[in-house]
Amino acid sequence: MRVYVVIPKKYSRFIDEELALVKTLYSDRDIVGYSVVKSQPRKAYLSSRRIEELKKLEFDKLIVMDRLKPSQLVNLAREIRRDVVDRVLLILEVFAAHAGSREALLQIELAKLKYTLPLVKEAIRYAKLGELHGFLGAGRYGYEKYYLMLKKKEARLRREAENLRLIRDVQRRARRDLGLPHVIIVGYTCAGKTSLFNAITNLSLPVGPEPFTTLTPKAYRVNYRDVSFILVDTVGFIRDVPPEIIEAFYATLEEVAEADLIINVVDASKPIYSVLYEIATGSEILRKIGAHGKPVIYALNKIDKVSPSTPVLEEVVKYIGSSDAVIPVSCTKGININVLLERVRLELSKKGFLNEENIRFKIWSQA
Ligand SMILES: Nc1nc2c(ncn2[C@@H]2O[C@H](COP(=O)(O)OP(=O)(O)OP(=O)(O)O)[C@@H](O)[C@H]2O)c(=O)[nH]1
Ligand SMILES: [Mg+2]
Repeated sequence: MRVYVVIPKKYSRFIDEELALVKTLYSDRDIVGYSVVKSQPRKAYLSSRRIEELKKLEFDKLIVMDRLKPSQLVNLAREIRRDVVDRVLLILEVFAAHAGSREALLQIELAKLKYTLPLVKEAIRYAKLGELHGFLGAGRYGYEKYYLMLKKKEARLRREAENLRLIRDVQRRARRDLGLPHVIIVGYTCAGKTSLFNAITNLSLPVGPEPFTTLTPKAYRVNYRDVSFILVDTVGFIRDVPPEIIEAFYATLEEVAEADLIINVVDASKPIYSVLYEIATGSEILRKIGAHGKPVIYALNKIDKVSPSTPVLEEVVKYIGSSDAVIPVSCTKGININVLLERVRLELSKKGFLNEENIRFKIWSQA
C-alpha cells in the first residue's frame, strides 16, 4: 500500500511528529511523498490545482493530516479516485493497531464507528450515482446495507463495552478500598511515561519510539520509604485529539480524575516551544477529563539528550511560575528518579498519606 501524505500548514513546525504518526502504520518505503498545504474550507479540502497534481502521482491512499468534514472527505475521494483517510481516521487506525486489551479495542471500534457513520451516510448520496467504489471498505455490501450493518455493530459493541467498564469499575474500587493514594503518570505520547513507570517499579512494560505504545492503563503498587502508593501508567496525549477520541477513549482515563497526585512527563529534548505547548495543552486535557486542581509534578524527561546550555528548565519554571514541582530526569539513565520520588513522598505526606499517619488514622477511626 503506497500512501501520500498531505500536511496542513498549521502543523509545519511539527512535520516530523505528524510523519511519525503515519510511520506507525506505514514504512518509509510505503510513503511516496508528502506536501504541506494551506488549509482552507474548500469543497474537496484541496485546491483543484493540487488535486490535478496528485492525480498524476502513483499511490493508493491519500492521508490528510487534518480533520475533514464528511462531505470534504467524500468529495476528495471522488476527485482523486483513491482512498482518503484524515487525521482522525489515521489516529484511530494507529490506536486499533496498538490496542492491548479487548476494552481498548472496543473503545476504538466505537469511536471509529461514530466517526465513519456520517461518512457512510454522505457516501450513500454519491454511491447512488455510482461514483464511489469501495470507499471505506463498503465495496462488497453497497452503502445502505453497510450503514445498517454498522449501526447494528455499534449497538453490540456498546453493550460489550459497558460490561467491561463495570468489571473495571469493580477492580478500581477494590484498589481504592486498599486506602492507598493514586499517583498517575500522564503526558504526551513518547514522552517516556512507561519508561518512568518501569524505572520506579522495576517492571519492564513495553516502551518504544513510536506513538501510542501504551493504550491500556497499568497500575502497580509502589513502596518508597514510608509511603505506599498505586502508580498508574496511561495513554499518551496527542496534539489536537479529536473530541470523539477524548470522549470514547480517554474515558479509560477515569483514573486520572480520581488521582491524588499527577506526574506530567514532558520530553524536554524537544524544542522549547514544543515543551511549553505540551505543558499548556496537557493542562487543558487534564481539565477536560476532570483533573483540574490536583497537585502536579512536572518530570522534564530525557535530560540526557539536552545540552546544558539549553534553558529548558528555566523556561518551564518561568512558565509554571514555581520551581518546586519541576524536576529534570532521565528515565532510561536513571537520573533524578529519587529526587522525583522524594517529591512524590512530600506531596503525599501533605495529604496525610505517610504510612504512619495512615495507621494512626485507622486506629483513631476505630475508637
Ligand atoms: N534518551 C532518552 N530516551 C528516553 C528516556 N525516557 C524514554 N526514552 C525513550 O523515549 C521513547 C518513548 O518512551 P516510552 O516510555 O515508550 O514513552 P510513553 O510516554 O510511554 O509513550 P506512549 O506509551 O507511546 O504514549 C522510547 O524509545 C524510550 O526509550 C530518557 O530519559 N532518555
Ligand atoms: Mg507508554
